[in-house]
Amino acid sequence: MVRTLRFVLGDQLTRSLSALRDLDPARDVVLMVEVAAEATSVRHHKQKIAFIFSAMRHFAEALRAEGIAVDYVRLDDPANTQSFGGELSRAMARHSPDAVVTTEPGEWRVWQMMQDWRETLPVPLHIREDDRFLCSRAAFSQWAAGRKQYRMEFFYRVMRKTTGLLMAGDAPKGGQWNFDPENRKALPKGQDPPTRQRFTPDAITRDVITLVTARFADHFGDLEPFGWAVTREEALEALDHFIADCLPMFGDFQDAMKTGQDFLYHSVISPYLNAGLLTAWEVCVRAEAAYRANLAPLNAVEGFIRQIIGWREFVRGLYWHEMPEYAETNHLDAQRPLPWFYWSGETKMACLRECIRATREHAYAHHIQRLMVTGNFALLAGIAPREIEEWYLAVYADAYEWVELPNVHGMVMHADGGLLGSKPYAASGAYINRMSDYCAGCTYDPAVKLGPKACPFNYLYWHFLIENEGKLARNPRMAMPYRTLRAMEETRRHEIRAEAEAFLAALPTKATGPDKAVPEQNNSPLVRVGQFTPR
Ligand code: FAD
Ligand code: DLZ
Ligand code: SF4
Repeated sequence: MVRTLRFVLGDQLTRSLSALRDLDPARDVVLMVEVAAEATSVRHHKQKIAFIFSAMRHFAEALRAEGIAVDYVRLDDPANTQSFGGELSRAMARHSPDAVVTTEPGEWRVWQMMQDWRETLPVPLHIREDDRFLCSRAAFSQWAAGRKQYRMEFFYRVMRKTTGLLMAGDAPKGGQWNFDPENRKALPKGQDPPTRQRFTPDAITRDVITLVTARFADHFGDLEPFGWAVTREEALEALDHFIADCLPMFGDFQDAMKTGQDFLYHSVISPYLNAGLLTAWEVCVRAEAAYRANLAPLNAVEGFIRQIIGWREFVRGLYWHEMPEYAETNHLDAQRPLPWFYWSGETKMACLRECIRATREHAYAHHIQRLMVTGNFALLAGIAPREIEEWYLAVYADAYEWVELPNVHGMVMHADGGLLGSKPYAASGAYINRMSDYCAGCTYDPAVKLGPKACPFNYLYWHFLIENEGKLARNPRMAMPYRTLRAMEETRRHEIRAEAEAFLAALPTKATGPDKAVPEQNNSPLVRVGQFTPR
């Protein structure tokens, strides 16, 4: 008889996972299941589904090579019930275990499922802590207790002290906790970031690509070329490549954007961290070692480590501390449906077109594209939080609700009223023009404020401030723009309002049918008519 059934989810592909500890290969079975309910909880980008399924199959093979019994249910198994609950219950019948052990999941939705299983399973269900995160849910809650707002910077300092990363005794290395002011350079003309390493699909990945092509053809995004690492060994190679070739410049150009340069000096490891192929701790240790060996400067290494032990741990802690109420807030009462161009890429705004193209091609966009282009537009246009959250959750290979939701709901949309960030990251076209070369290829002009050539970010920015004056004007960090707004003539305010409202009213929001996915615009190579259908 099987003693323990160990249920491992698709983003838990770590050999040292808590659910796999104390595993007895003689009697235990590991359960892994590919289910349509997860692939369609939102209609995930095709590359994300292929990445998860291939990484799951490779992980199962690696466990089997160790002599561990793995019960692996494939998506196309005719008996597959296509849900976690259904597959767990079928596996109970197959193995009759004494107990089920799992690790806490990354999403509230699945956590709720697990609470139900506790009630319905005939044997005990043990949900173990996910200690791949450096700050436990309980430790975050302890830190958060009594605070009205949570600020990453203070949390980060605690994490630096606790982990000892980049510390000189009790003080931060270099005498500062944060070197961000050095990390805001635009990419100079003629500077080419390194070509990024890609991994050729093996037989397992090719099988998965065939499956995803057949089953999820109507999901957003290109499936091929597929170049993601799908094993731990490959992910470690990708990490080596980042540390050697990109980390030294990571800090300087962290906020830069450039047409056709989809990765710049970013690490592109978030899908691996989030699915478990790499751990946060090993990645930080590698970066710190590069600094100690004089292979990367402090501004780069501090900036990189902050993203992981700061932002990544912070948003995860905040998510679990605040859910489920967190997802329900809508502080700015934003209600507009998502414009259709988020799916098609069809817009005259070059910056948005470029970021959506990269997203479609790679299931990846770097942070500043997500925050200051697609995010900034959603904020200024007043897109309903749920609609834009669903988009972010669907389109990125690294997206899971624990990390997507705080970033979109809190950081981008300010829907939490400032729990995560002290002010909305609203910006006009000038910011995008300063940090990118996008405007050079745009129909609009970032220097023009009103009229047909005006950059829409310009009048949308002021329109956003006008619309939300009651909620934002008293925020000390918004004092400067509101001073400018107050000095503005009433006629100018009227013009801004009229132009912004006409622009917003004209945004196409829905496809009208499979052959007319984007009315009047479906001759663009960006539009793959009938290939995807937003929910
Ligand atoms: P790098 O720039 O190289 O950074 C290194 C690592 O730091 C990342 O791999 C990631 O693990 C971590 N990190 C950096 N910024 C953040 C952050 N704000 N929150 C959490 N971790 C961070 N990240 C996700 O992993 N999944 C998401 O679904 C996701 N959605 C986002 C949505 C929006 C609107 C925004 C503004 C950010 C989002 N992020 C998300 C954070 C960040 O954009 C990505 O982690 C990063 O772009 C991944 O690329 P990279 O690995 O090259 O990161
Ligand atoms: C994202 C994803 C997808 C697309 N498919 C599966 C799957 O078939 N089986 C599985 O175990 N996990 C999958 N995942 C990851 C889960 O959605 C993830 O484990 C939960 O959202 C909890 O974080
Ligand atoms: Fe984007 Fe405005 Fe620049 Fe065009 S002009 S690329 S819309 S910021």
